[in-house]
Amino acid sequence: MGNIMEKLELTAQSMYCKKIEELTPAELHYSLGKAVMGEIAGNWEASKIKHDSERRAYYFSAEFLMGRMMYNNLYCLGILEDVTKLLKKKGIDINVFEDIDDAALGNGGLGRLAACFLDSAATQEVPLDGYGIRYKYGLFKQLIENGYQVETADNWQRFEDPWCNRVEDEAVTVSFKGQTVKAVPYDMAVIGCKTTNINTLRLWQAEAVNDFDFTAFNNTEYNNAVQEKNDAENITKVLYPNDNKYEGKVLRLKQQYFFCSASLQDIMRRYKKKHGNDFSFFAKENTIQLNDTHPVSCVPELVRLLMNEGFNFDDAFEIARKTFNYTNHTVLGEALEKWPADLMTQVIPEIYHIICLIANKCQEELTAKGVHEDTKAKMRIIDGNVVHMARLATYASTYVNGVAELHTEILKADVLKEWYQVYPERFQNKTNGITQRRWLGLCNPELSALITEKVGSDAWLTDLSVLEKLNDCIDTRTITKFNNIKKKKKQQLADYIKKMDGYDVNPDSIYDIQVKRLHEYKRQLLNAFSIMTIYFRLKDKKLKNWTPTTFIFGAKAAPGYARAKAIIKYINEIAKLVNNDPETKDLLQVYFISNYNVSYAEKIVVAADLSEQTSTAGLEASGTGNMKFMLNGAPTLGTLDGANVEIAECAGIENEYIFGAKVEDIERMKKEGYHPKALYDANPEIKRVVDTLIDGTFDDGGAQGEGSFKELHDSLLKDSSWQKADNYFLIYDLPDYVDTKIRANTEYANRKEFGKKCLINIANAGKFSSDRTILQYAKEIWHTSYKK
Ligand code: RUG
Repeated sequence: MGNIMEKLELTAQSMYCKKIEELTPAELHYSLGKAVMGEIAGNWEASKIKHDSERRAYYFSAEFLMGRMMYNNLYCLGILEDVTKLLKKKGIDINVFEDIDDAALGNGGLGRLAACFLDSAATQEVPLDGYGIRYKYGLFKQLIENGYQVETADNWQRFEDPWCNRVEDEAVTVSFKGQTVKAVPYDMAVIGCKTTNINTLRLWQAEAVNDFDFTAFNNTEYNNAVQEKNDAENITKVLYPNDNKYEGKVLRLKQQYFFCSASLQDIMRRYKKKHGNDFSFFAKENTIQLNDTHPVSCVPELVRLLMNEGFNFDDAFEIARKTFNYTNHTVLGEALEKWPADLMTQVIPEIYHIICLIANKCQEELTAKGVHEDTKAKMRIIDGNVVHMARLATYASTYVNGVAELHTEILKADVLKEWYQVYPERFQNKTNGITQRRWLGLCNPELSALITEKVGSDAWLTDLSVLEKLNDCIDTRTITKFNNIKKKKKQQLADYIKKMDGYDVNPDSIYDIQVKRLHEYKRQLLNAFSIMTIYFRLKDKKLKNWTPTTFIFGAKAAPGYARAKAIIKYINEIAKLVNNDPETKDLLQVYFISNYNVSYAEKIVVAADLSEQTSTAGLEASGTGNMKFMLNGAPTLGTLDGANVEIAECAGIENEYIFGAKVEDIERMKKEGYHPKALYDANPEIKRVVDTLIDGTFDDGGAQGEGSFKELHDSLLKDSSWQKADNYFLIYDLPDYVDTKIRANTEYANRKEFGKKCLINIANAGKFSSDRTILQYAKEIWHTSYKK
């Protein structure tokens, strides 16, 4: 420890010629980060050597949503408290690091899951390294202006990044048709908790092989002089801001192939150092997890690299197949990647050629297995001009997994049905999880202390199943303590919201919270409708004994997703109405916080009384926000979808607020016919609420958003050429949702009984640790070592 302060002092002196107390927050952040990196250097090196000597796993992901690293790293090293005290002695508040932006190299659940997995693997001593992309600009920063989302660039690197080391001498080149670029690795240490093990996240940055063309410059062709540099750097310039949406752009395909090729070359280089040209151990020593289909071009790339080493196609493919595993994260058609073959030919022709070989091999194999022609047609990896990446991933993997029990069942019964019939032994479930270090230990020290006191130790930090013991201590005193902690966290959130967004949130109200990406299937609009229903009932004096409630929303919409943006505007219009209505403003408040991100989430999940998880049953693969809320004691107000199902199973359905159609109901309605217009016509309350979109109650803003509310209204009531009316079943679910919300509100008033529900949720959240998930991957898919 003393060491860290000495190192900090030295860095401050040598980098900035300043004393510690004179550093700006950004300088302090960099210096302390570098001091920590110096401190762990020995352990990091030792871990690398150990991992080099054994079978190891790699997590290939286009997104790693790491969030703020400083607090987490100090916490995992067990020195957060001491550093806080030492800085305080110098007159520095450790909260200064809140001014440093998150590293937002991901969109939402998928990228955050990758970050939790790295944390868990490091802690559980699983030799797992991440490979991804070092975007110059991460997910955009969101401003809310006049109720609309406005996007601005996230220049996270402007603070300098102490956590990554540039490893110039391990740069490789990646070739596209007509372009070769340099891939430069940046290594981030992933620090385990209560262990000396440190894993690595290697992120690739694209750069020009030749930065500057002197001949062009001398000929006064200034743009041409830097053309190559710009073209190369563009590849890793920005994260595509889509969640659950495939975007078939050349640059995206380049990003994917860029990091896949660089990472595989890296793995091959390490392998060859050990074994020379004998590749017979390759699949025995290396296993690669594909995080969704985004990295699937590494299947043909590995085949290509092995063929360059002298293998024939069939043998190369066998090695690839033994090496890869694929995790599916979605059943939504618009998110399943389907690349146009001609685009692939244009950008990565050699890779496309190998995909053709794989596609043919697949069809031959299916024929040999006696698969019916109709089924074979449904399993074509290349169908006309379309390359189906999920099919390629499924065919070329040893194991395929979904991310919650329900989701895996849907994959087997529907999305990948034919594949499950032919290759049942490949399919597994791995229910997602979250790291309790960040999502309890770090963000809720008060609740952590209570848990430690009750279960007798802090063993839960690395084994969350220990929480079970809490089930035996849920008495009046513990409930009161819990309620007091929640109250404190609500006050802290109110202060934070005031600082970040300027709103005055009433900490004595119920906090009913929905934070996640904005998507129609997640149904923030349903939540908005429920609020309007309650608002009208309060105005009409039809709702008695309503406990004042603050509805908090946080969500980013993909910039090109017009409906999602209209929903944000609609929620903000509701906020304007209800927050200013003298008849309701003490009973009902609505706030849409801006720029919801990992750091905001750390303040939010700890303060929630109710966790809104309202997706249409069958469409949310898992969800992980639901787990963060549960762990911090907020019952779920949600549908039986994704991991909500397992949450309800673990805590008991009576301790959640479950509503709405189940998967079977949705299936039935889809088959037998669903008529939202009839439900709307028959129910004046629904009609009144839904019509606020068009009856002048709200303004969708003229020039910018003209017609966007009308378009939402139409989407609920009219079939269009490409989508059925109310495709996400909002109108069907609204009445049950409102009833359930009101029941939760009523039950909240019994502070003891409600507190008991919260504690039961915490006590039964053990399953949702990403430590459990990662150990299952290690034991059942990767077959690597782990902490015994
Ligand atoms: O939408 C899913 C979430 O349900 C899930 O919890 C998360 C992690 O598994 O992944 C999300 N997801 C899926 N994000 N993008 C996709 C499709 O590419």
